[in-house]
Amino acid sequence: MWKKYKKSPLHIKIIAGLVAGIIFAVVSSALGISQFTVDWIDPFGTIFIRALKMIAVPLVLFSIIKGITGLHDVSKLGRLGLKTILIYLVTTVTAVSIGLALVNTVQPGKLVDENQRIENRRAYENWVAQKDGVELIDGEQKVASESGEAVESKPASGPDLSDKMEQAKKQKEAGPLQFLVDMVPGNLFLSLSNNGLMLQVICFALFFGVCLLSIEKKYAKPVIDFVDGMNEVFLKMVDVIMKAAPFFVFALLAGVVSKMAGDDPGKVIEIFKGLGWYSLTVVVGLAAMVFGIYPLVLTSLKKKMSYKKFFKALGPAQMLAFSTSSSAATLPVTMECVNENLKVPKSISSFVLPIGATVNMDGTSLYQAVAVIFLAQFHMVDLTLGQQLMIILTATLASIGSAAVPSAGLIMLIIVLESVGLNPAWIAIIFPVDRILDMCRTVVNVTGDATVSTIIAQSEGELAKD
Ligand code: DAS
Repeated sequence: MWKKYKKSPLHIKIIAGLVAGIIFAVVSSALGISQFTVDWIDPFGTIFIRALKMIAVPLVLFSIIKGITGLHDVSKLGRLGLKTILIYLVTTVTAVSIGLALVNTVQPGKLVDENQRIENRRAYENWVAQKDGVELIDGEQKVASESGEAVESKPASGPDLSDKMEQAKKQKEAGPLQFLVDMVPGNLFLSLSNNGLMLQVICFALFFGVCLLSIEKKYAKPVIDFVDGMNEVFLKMVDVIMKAAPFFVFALLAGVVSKMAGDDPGKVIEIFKGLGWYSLTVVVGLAAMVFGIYPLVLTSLKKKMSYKKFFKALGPAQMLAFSTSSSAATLPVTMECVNENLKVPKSISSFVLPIGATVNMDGTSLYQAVAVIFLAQFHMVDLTLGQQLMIILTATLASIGSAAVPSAGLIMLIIVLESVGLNPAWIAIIFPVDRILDMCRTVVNVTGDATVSTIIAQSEGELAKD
């Protein structure tokens, strides 16, 4: 058994770690020692995510600079950049549209208890009235508050998500070009120290690389050699960390499931029972992307690539995305899988992937479309076609604005809900299953990035034969 395990490919070992982590959590929960798992096992999962994030930012910096110096003419950079953004937008809008089509077909929000929905509808009407400064008491309209301030109503019970509301509020209050301002690092060392500022590192690296290509060869060469060396060192660090990935993934999943279940394994089933149809709709949509659209595109691009080879090529990155719920933490492994298994040259993957990890989140945008319509259905609110088209726009923009870290998509969901006049506090309703769905949508985010980098390599005639 052990010999067989040792010989198996990395993604199989990671899956074994993942399954073992879930089993360990269920058993420790049944034995009433879930706190032991949270205190003594879960921290190793956190160490793993931190170690990968520690590498992700400098690896992005050096690989982008190396990628640019690998280009023979800088004008290619503009063409690649334009292609990258356009194709990312196409895949994101496709994902949102699949999400909308699915949720309007399955109608998961209408498959819950009718009395619950009627009660929810009344709560929604109250919230709308409060927003307009009046309060519905037994159907009577009364002034809700002297100041007429719209009062945010949130479900009486449920987790305190005020920090997420605050983050979304800041994001919303920023001006229309704030995203452009945010791309320019005011302090490079601050940008390097914060995964959420990956876009600033990318902009700096692009600017540095272009300038490096423009200076005299005698000054550029030592810098290029240094960058090449640093890139190799950080890739070696990824290899070393990944050797222990199965154990770290075991710790991650054991921690996630233990925190959900506590000392009652049945709680996980309870959580999903209430949100079963919703979770199923999200997972079916995400599966359509990962098992349908992306492999179809890739197998048509790389004639010899079978479905099996597709998942073998991206398996380690997908399993890591599932375990860490973070595209940023997974990025170093995504880059290795795309370079070594999909044969995409580093001159392309080195900046298509970091840009993708930051702005291309197909899974997140699909999830937001499903979540908003589900919550509207759950509150007996019918959205017009115009509002649904608004969801396509704001879900696409929200996924661009989402940071590549766990639960980022939930924060952006607040903005999408508000864009169609719905109560942002409703995120508390779907919060209990968000962590598990986040794992699934991060797999789609990472797979989408890898697929797009392959499409671009193919369009540049640089996709090596298998
Ligand atoms: N977990 C995010 C990511 O890293 C996606 C999300 O929160 O939706 O891709």
